[in-house]
Amino acid sequence: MKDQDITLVTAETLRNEILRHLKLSIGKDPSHASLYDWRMSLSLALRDRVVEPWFASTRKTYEGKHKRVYYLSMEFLIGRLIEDVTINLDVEEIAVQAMADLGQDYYKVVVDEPDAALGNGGLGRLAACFMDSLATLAIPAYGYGIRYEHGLFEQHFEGGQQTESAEGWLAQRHAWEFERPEVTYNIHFGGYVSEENGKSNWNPAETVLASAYDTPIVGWKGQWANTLRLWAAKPVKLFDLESFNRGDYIGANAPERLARTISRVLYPDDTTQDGKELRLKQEYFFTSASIKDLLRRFLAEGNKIEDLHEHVAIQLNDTHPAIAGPELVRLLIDKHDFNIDDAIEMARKCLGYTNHTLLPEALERWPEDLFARILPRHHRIIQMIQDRHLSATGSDIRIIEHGNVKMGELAFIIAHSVNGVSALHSELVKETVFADLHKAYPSRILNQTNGITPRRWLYSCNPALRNLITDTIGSGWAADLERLQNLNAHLDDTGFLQAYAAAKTTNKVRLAKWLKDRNDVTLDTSAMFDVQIKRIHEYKRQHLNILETIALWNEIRDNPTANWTPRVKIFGGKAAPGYVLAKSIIRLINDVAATINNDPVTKHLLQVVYPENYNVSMAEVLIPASDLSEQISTAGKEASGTGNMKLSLNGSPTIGTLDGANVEIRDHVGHENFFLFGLTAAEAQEKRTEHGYSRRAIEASPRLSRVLGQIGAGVFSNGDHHRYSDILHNLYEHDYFLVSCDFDEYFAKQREVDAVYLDVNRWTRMAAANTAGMGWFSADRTIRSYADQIWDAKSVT
Ligand code: Z15
Repeated sequence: MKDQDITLVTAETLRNEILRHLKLSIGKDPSHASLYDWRMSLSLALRDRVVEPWFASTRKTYEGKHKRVYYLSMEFLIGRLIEDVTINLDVEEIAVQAMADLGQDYYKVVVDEPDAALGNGGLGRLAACFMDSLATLAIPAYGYGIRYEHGLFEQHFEGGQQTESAEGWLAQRHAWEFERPEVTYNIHFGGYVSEENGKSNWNPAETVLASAYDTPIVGWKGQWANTLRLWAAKPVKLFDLESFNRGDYIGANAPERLARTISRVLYPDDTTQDGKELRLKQEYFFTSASIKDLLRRFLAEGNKIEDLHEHVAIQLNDTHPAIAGPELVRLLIDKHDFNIDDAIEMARKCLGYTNHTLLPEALERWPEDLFARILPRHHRIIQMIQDRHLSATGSDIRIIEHGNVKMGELAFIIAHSVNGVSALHSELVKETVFADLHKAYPSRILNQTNGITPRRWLYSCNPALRNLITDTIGSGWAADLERLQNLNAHLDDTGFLQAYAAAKTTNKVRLAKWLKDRNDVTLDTSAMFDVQIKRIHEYKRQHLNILETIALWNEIRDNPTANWTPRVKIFGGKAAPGYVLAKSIIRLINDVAATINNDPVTKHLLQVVYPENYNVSMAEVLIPASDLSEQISTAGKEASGTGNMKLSLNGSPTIGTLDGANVEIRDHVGHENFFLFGLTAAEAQEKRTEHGYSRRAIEASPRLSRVLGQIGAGVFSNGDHHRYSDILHNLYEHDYFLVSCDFDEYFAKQREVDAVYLDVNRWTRMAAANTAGMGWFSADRTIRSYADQIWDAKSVT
């Protein structure tokens, strides 16, 4: 690929473009412009520079009749875009200069942008990383999702307890999107199915409009741009004038209210599904609009419907868009005269399904009566898909069972490919949730280990390390991350290690300043920054981490003059608003922080910080500053993890279990550069069959017994003995996640970490070896693999 002229821009031209937008798009004079005005103007000027490559990409795809990938996802957790676009267009210095010439601080403008938080966690962020890599690899692709008015809630702590408030990113104009009022589809719900001359007719009861908003996603060096198309729900009829004329002013607004509810808010549950009608409507809403849209594009290009699979690959990001199968079958039958068997076969050739979890509470099931009421025609089509599956395979696995429609089984059966997201997870998919379907379709399950975009998660968020890497191995690694292996030749070079450590210190100082400004906390930047950032969930075991923190505190107090390694324990993450035990864990962390941070005996050696409202942009500050990455989930429960990859790539060795992608990270960075502890997935499963295992483990561990005793005695809750009885009860009586069983080994491994950290050279070498070994985890590698093995899609050169 050769660089296009379009990215050639000077500070002067960019400055003039910003000024032009300030005047003509925002309607402001420079002397009266606010920070917001400057941010809008800069964003619009940058967006202009994406439009040419975007058009050129569309044109090439059309002219070359290239296959397109459609990535259907309920969530796209993209975060901020100014820095992302600037870096991808390679104009950061120019942008800094242009803003400076206008008397503005570019970085102040960058952090004024609200995060586009249209996702909960890993699944949504993965979709965003994939969009980045698809554009970088010049694979024609569309992301399809929902334009939620409110993204993930904002988290606050009140007295250490999580409270939530609505997020409002669209209260301000979203500079990056193009509204497409002409691109709309009618989406139907409810009603009944009638039969006429052997044809089924869906007579829906309700209709809403899906209206498109496009955001261009530009790849590395501006060589290609794809589209993220998000659907907003609007009323078919804006206003009920009849009601209004009757004097019913509230009734007049009813159509509007009903429709807009659908794209109003992102469901805040990570890996639990609550079976609510609105959620099912959201899923069908965006899936149906997307399928109709891709069919329209396909037919508009003069293609024959029989060739659909040659031009279209649809990937289902979890089961949330699994209704795409029956919807495509329905449209092929009703609008294109397919018979049911051909329609199913065609749908299968187009569809792939990615599984992201084995947790039973996350597997989507809809009560059949609810499902049949909202989607009566799809209900019947699913029965037909099921009948054909049963008779073709002799399997007895049903999609509809015990009054539930099981979306995992539907997705599995209607797709030609099913993939897990790490090697271990994909094996467990074969052995557990889909064991029987795997027997019926033995070549269907593949593995595609997750990846992360190195542009956002190293190049952009960690300039100190970025510059050192480029100085050491040359440029070009950001789009060819395996080149980081060339750092291995420098791991015994003292000058390199010193520079590596200096880059880490720069990032720790940056974080310390950020926390000082934000929360007025002071950090000792020579202490080890020990980081656990992710959604709060029992399986991720933040409670294991805080229990170990208390045990360490005890031991420092017992022996304050020993050679302790100073640590700052940093937590970040939100709990689903309805997840009571996760909220209890948050409160415990905050209570422990309040106690420990005020202990004059230990405060210079141990500190706990938990900044509220963890999100993508907070991750961009925390990750480069981390020394130690906590990846301590119960083995067999974390499908992959991607934060584990970001931290290791940024020179933060892992303390972790053999779970998800940890297994592969350890193999890539070297076993000697990874702090392994804990039961394996098989041992964990075995342990659960031993009666009374948790109480026995607690009784066998004086250290853990002491900690749990302190919590029960109210040491961290002003003498309140009951504040944490839910956590304690859970640990003593069930402990499904095996905190008690892994505790002692975790504590011991942490002391090993302490010892290595005191040896600065050894630690830095380990950190640098992590960076050097992580190239394989680029999402570019992941996307190439999906393109080859699942989509049969090619890069356009
Ligand atoms: C989610 O973020 C993940 C799985 C889910 O089933 C849902 Cl609903 C949300 C996460 C996994 O927990 C994590 O291990 C994985 O890395 C991520 O998806 C991306 O695959």
